[in-house]
Amino acid sequence: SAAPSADAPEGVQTDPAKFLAQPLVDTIYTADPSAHVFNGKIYVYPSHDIDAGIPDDDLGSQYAMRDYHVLAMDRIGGKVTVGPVALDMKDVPWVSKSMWAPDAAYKNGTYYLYFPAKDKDGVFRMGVATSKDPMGPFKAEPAPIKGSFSIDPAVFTDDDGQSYMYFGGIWGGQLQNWASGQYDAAAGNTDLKQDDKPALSPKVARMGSDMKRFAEKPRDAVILDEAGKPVLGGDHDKRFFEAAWMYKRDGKYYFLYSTGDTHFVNYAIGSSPYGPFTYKGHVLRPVQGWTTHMSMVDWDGKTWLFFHDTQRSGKNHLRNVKVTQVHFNPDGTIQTIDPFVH
Ligand code: FUB
Repeated sequence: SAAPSADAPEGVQTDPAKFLAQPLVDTIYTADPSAHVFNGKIYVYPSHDIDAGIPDDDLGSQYAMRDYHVLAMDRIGGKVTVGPVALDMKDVPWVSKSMWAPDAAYKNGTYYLYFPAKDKDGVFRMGVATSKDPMGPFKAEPAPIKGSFSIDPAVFTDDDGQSYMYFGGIWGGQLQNWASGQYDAAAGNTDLKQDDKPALSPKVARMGSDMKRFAEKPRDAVILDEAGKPVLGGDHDKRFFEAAWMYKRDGKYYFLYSTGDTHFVNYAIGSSPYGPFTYKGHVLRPVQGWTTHMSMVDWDGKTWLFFHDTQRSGKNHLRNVKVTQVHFNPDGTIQTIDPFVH
């Protein structure tokens, strides 16, 4: 395991005391933490970062991950167990590369691992794998979820037992390539370059009762600005980039997401799992490292934000997950978290 940022480039913060929270594990690099409480324990489903020697680019080619490990803990602040390989790319016949941000769900005695990866044509799809154990190993379905595309699945189960998948990511996540409903390579590698038009929306689809398919064509989960208008493509501080997450509190649906190139975690609130969601503000200010990605979960009467930064390595593609408490205002808005101590 690396000492904190032993190999950090110049100008990167290395003093642990300057970070609000500390890495949860130091034996592997982890990112994109999706936290869940199953059977009274906390399980985190992260990406497993590796150094594949690929230089940084706008497509995120440096994020060349190949497998997943699950983290488990009995309590926040307690010992964190790093599970064995939960799913390996070599055991998923349709995958060529890029095992990106996963999520998990539970239904009727089965745990479901959802993961985005590039298929043999280099197009991102969403896979699903199952296990009787939340730590895995998971067995993947032989084909991706029909009608799935882009990245960063987050599966939320509502109080009535109905589950929904939120997903999508622009730039390397390819959401712009699906604007017409069909994959269009000509849409380019970033966004639609239509700054005065509504931004690309994240997607939401109701899951079938078997949790392995979409029960409907994915819909737009529209994010509105404070004036009730769709957030515009040019509004990089507010528009959706990637890292969808859904959290429900007091009957309100909190949609969390990353703004990518402006590095915020934002939230928007709606009254239905389908949205629309009205922008409310930042949950997390920019962390160290290019990407930011989170999940929010209740545990022991408190709410927690799992997130990542690059404290241990100082490198964008070698991240470490962390957790910190979230505080709400009486009106249900979230107090913005600064990842650095001042
Ligand atoms: O980990 C690879 C990608 O980086 C994720 O899918 C994005 O959310 C970003 O964190």
